Amino acid sequence: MGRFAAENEKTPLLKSGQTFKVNVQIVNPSAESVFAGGRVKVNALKDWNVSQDQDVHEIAPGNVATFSFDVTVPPEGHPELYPNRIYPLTADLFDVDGKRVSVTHTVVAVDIQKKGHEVLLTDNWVSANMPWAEWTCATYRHVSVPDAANGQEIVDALWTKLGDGTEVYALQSGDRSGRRRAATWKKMAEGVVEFDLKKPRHLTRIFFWESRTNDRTEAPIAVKLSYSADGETFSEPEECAIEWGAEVKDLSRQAEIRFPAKSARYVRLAFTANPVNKRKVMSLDEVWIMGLGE
Ligand SMILES: [Ca+2]
Repeated sequence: MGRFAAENEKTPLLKSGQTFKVNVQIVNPSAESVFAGGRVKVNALKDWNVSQDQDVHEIAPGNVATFSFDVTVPPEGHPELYPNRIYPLTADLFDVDGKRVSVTHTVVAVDIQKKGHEVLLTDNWVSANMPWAEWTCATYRHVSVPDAANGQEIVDALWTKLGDGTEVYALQSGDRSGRRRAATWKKMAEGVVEFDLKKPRHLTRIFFWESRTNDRTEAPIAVKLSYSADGETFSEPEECAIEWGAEVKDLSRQAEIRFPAKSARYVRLAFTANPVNKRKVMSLDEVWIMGLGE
C-alpha cells in the first residue's frame, strides 16, 4: 500500500498532542569487552518533541541498559499529520569520542480523524494515494445527448470495472501519461455530466484537470453548477468561469472553484466549450469534488 499503513497491532497508534515513552535498550553483545559508554539520542520528525540525549555509562559484557525518553506528537491540525501514515523514530548511540556506533528505528502511527477535514470525495485515481480522501463509490453519467446526425459525439473511455461492478470512466481515472483518460465532447457547445456521491455531502471545492494536450483551447472555459439531494430536483444553475492555472504540469493545468457552503448528493456540471477551438473539441481529464470528511 505504498506510504500507507493499515492499523497494525505492532505499530503503536498515538493521538495528536500525546506524550509517550520510548524505551531504548542498549545491549553489549560482547563476551569480553566492556562498552565504555557514550550518549544515546532519540530522533523524530520536525515538530515532534523529544526529551534530551542521555549519558550512557559502562556496560559490562552481555549486559543491557535501558533508557527512557519522552516523545510528544505534534498538536491536532498540524499540517504534517495525515491519516493512515507511519512516522519514524530513530535512536543513535555514540561512543565516548562522539562517533555514532549504532542505530535502530521503529515506526508509530497517529490516529487522525478525517471528520470535518476537507477530503476528496469522487474516488479518482489519485484517491488511493491521497491521505485526505474518502471512498464514497461516487460515479457520474453524461446528461448531454449527442446529435450524431450533426457530427456530435461524446468520447469517454471505460477505464476499469471495480469488484462491485462499478464502472470507472475517464473523469475519475487516468495515469501520468494517459491522454486517453479524458472525456471529449465533439462539436458540442456544452457538455453536461452529473456526479452522484451516493449520499448528501457537505461540499467545499471542485478541481478540474484539463486534458493532457498541447491545445489549451480544448479546455472548457466555464461551468454551470447545480445541485440536488434526490437526483430529480436541481438548484438553479450557477455559472462560474473556469480560470485555469498558469502552471502546466504533465501537459495539463488545474482550475479550482470554491463551493458556497452546500450539501448535495448530486452535482451537475454543464461545461462550456471554448468557441475558439478550431476542431470544435472540448476535453477534460479529471474532476475532483471535495467536501468535509465524515
Ligand atoms: Ca482522467
